[in-house]
Amino acid sequence: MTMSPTLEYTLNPQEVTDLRAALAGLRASALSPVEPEFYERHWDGPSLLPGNLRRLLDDFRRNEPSAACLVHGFPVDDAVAGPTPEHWERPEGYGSTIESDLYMALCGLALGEPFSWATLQFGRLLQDVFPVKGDEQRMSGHGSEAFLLFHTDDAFRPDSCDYLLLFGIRNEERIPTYISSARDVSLDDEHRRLLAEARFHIVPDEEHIRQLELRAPDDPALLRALEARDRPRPVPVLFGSPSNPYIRLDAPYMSCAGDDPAAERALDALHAELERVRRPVVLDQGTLLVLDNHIAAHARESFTARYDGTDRWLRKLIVSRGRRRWAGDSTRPGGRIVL
Ligand SMILES: O=C(O)CCC(=O)C(=O)O
Repeated sequence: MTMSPTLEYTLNPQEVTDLRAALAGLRASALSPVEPEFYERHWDGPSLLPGNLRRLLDDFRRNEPSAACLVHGFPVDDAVAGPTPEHWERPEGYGSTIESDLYMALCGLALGEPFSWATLQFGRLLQDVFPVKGDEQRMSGHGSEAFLLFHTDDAFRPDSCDYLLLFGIRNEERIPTYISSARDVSLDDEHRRLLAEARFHIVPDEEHIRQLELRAPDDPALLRALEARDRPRPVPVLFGSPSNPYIRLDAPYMSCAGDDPAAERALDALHAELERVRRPVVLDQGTLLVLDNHIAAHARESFTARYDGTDRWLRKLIVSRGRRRWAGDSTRPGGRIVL
């Protein structure tokens, strides 16, 4: 069976020069893409992106030719980025990543509507992925020693993102992300049928609960996440066309809805296939990875963090194809910070 391709593009030097010039005004503005208001004001910002890049993202969204899309060659000034922070709270602010945040925000707008969860990193639209001391064994973007198992982002939510953007600020040791496409897995008909039935529970990953439990225990977003943990509804893992399915899973946070050995075997077969078809992608400095969150499952290699300012550091943005998916469900009417 041939594996589906990954769309790939490298910006040429002229495109980089033009892009930097086109973004000068946005860079100087007081409105940061970390804030939801940025996307209301600059919804037409994708017109500033190079035409080739816009077409690539359009193709990726409209035609679904692959599970992932890689764009190389965005400029990152290591000195401006500064040391990898110790914690996502970042009391020093986000000025050091404004340039890459702008690239991500415009690419995100080209794909749909960027949003965030009220439960994570204070609902900031652009978030950090780097190792945090004490979190080494956690199944989250802040773990390191533990291999981060295959998942689609926020699979416990029916309104999970359509696209996940990850941007390499720093990755000196070239620690890979792994991508497995639902279109590449080979399963027998019985396993496919079982996986397409609502026989599985997926609960929130612990970050959705831990961050607010520590900082805002009365937040309504926390209560909602606790309900999703304590009263999960059974969901299918595969959906859409049986021959070309979409996927929803979170290996460390899922189980069968009851005692269901047949469904368990089907899930084991799927996990084995995800391992078999996985492909490593290294998010080098200046590389953007866009994942179709309903076609790609992703994982991350384990590594040893140094906590000396040189650790791997990614920025992350999630995008919905349209705001109707979460309209009325946000912290403010029409807002982008979803409860
Ligand atoms: O660090 C990575 O490569 C992946 C991070 C990840 O899985 C996530 O943020 O959901």
